[in-house]
Amino acid sequence: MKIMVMEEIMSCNEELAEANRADFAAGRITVVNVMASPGAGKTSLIMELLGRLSGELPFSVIEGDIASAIDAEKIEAMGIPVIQINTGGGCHLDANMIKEAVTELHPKDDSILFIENVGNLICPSTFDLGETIRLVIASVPEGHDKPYKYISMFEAADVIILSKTDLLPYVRFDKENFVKGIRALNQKAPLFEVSCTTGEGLEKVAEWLKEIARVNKLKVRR
Ligand SMILES: Nc1nc2c(ncn2[C@@H]2O[C@H](COP(=O)(O)OP(=O)(O)OP(=O)(O)O)[C@@H](O)[C@H]2O)c(=O)[nH]1
Ligand SMILES: [Mg+2]
Repeated sequence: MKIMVMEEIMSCNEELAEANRADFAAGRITVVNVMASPGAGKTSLIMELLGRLSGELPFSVIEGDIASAIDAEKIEAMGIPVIQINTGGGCHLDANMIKEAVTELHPKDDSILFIENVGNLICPSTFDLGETIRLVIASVPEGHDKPYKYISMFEAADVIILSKTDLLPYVRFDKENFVKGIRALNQKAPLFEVSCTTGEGLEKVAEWLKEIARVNKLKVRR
């Protein structure tokens, strides 16, 4: 009985995610679902990318957290349209939450929409939101073994970011082992190394994202 209910929830989410995907394609909107564990640096990365690209492209942001509007307030202070979703205990965002948020947010055509998922390396990977890109962050202080333990998250990623690289001199983190773990699961996703403290590597991610948005617009026009 429990299994049947779960299957229904998943298939209902899939349908809604496909409807979201069609709406985003109609507006040529590139949607980046940002996933990582709590405190890995999701908001910091989004803010750094907004700072680098907001003059060039229109942006909006959906913030997902169990409680509080702390992250949305940071984005709002940058003058970027933002909606905060509080899941009230739920460990991930789902396609229906995104549908409702987008109805209120009205992201501009030809824009980029960042969705910061709830901090969690497990559940968000199984709930499609209708996104274009699944961006997964692993931060140096979490340790190099994360791809070996949280397989589905790294398997499903379209791009992987190793963040907080400024902490490498202070933390036991075997980068070779980390990369080996990632590549055993996912050979395709580009892997970027960044520090939001020093700015290292952020320009490369910004350029990559710009190119993704350009290609996505061409693709959805066809
Ligand atoms: N040293 C260092 N600290 C960082 C870096 N990026 C983020 N931080 C710090 O890490 C902490 C968490 O960063 P956030 O960006 O709020 O992380 P988050 O993943 O959005 O956190 P939640 O939304 O709570 O899950 C903050 O104190 C940041 O200043 C980095 O590149 N280097
Ligand atoms: Mg955050």
